[in-house]
Amino acid sequence: MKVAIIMGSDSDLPVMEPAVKTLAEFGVGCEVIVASAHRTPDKVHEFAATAAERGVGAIIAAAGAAAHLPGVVASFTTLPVIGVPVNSTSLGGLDALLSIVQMPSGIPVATMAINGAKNAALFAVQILAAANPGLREKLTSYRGQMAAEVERKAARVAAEMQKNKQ
Ligand code: RP5
Repeated sequence: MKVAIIMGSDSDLPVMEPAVKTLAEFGVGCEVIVASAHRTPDKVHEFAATAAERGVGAIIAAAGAAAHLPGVVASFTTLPVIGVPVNSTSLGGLDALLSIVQMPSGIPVATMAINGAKNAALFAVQILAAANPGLREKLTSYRGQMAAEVERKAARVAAEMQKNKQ
């Protein structure tokens, strides 16, 4: 199973690159496309309606401004859709966040933080991992590394505080 990343414009790519990188780190295949709910609605329809047939297990949909893309994608597929609000206007991404998070009952979109591309990829991996023990192990190891890193930082701060006392 792979993950599909759809974004409303090529201008969203810099924000979404961490998602592509994170999926690669977990060895999860991904397809990346640009299609807009407003400018190329037919392409969005085609992409979403055929995603399951292409072996996609989860879709990450990123958009800024009046960000209807994740919700529209979700309306054309029963695959889980993860929305990433992109900060691309003078409203700082709040416009996109509110557009994506307030889905009507019946068509859910799992909404990430503004520009939360990395968590979107991790969440997609978690969805695929439900039926993939190998991916579950990778997630456990990833969390272990994160915890070890926090402990390294805590030790560094503690040593710094100790030095300041002397
Ligand atoms: C949204 O409008 C896109 O997702 C992008 O975040 C924003 C601006 O798009 P461009 O004008 O840069 O193409 O649809």
